[in-house]
Amino acid sequence: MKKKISLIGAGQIGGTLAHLIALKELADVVLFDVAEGIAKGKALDIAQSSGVSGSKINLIGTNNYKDIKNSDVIIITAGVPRKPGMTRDDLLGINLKIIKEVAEGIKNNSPNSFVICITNPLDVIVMALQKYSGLPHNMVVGMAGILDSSRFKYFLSKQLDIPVNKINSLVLGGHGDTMVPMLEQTEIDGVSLSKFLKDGKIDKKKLEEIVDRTRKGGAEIVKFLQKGSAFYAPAASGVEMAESYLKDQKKQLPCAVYLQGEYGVKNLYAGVPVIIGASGVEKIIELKLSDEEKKSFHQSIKAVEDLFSAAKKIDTNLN
Ligand code: A3D
Repeated sequence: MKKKISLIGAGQIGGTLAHLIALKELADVVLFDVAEGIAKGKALDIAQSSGVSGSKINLIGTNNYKDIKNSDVIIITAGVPRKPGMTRDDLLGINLKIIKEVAEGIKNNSPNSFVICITNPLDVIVMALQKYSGLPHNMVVGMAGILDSSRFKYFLSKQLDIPVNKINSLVLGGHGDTMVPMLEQTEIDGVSLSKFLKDGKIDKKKLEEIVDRTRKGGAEIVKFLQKGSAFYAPAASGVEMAESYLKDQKKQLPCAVYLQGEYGVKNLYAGVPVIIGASGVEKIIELKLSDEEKKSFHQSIKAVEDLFSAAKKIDTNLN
């Protein structure tokens, strides 16, 4: 039977998600947006490309939550993106209000879906979404780690002149300026990054610059675009999560999930490697971190905790 993906938010990421899903023929698509015309216009535009692509999926645009009924997957990008000079955290107040409305819409119309949140500030918004909707923790996840890891791998690949698919690495922690590229877990063509450092194939200063550029990867794009933030790579990352769920691929992916003691973190969403399959988040993988990685990871967790405290002040229902 054909699957169904609903996209809440038909802006830059929402539209790109719809296009990628159509090209992959992953599922039928419902594009939902409060701005009904944008949802309808993008759905129609992508549908009209099927004569060229041959894609057989159906797309509709809507502003009616009833249309998301029985979705297998829901991907949320509803909200406001950053403007130059803003941090992701500056979006908290406005996006918290939007996510409350979205959570109601999902709870009342499609409570059995696998829900992927992309709206920023990611870790706190996905935590609020789970609380507002009451959906099980294993079915509510945040997309950030795949994107951040992809940026890190791309920068390394350019620096070392090695194809990006030969680089294995991941970025964990909160999706903010304190995110943690895991240097000790990084392998290039089967060789550890530490060995690359030892052999002088990359120097420490260059590596630090790459880590810094990864952390500021989103801001670099915001500055170029002036209006809005990155959307191609975020959409590609969201699709990878949806596909792993729909096809029960059981891929190991860095995602923001609810931690209950893993990595020494309790009752908080943050980015760690997980297995995503037909049951949603099927397993949290606990990597052995070096002391340095542990320290950075916990600094990043502290930033997420602080922001969640700020969210609780905005809406006491989150307590
Ligand atoms: P944009 O192109 O502005 O699209 C957002 C859409 O949300 C617009 O079409 C709005 O009309 C719609 N919207 C607003 N309020 C509602 C509502 N209540 N219900 C339904 N739709 C609504 O933004 P974008 O697509 O570029 O980005 C979307 C979000 O993703 C922003 O919060 C970004 O900060 C975030 N983002 C996250 C990442 C991560 O890696 C986590 C990366 C890039 C962007």
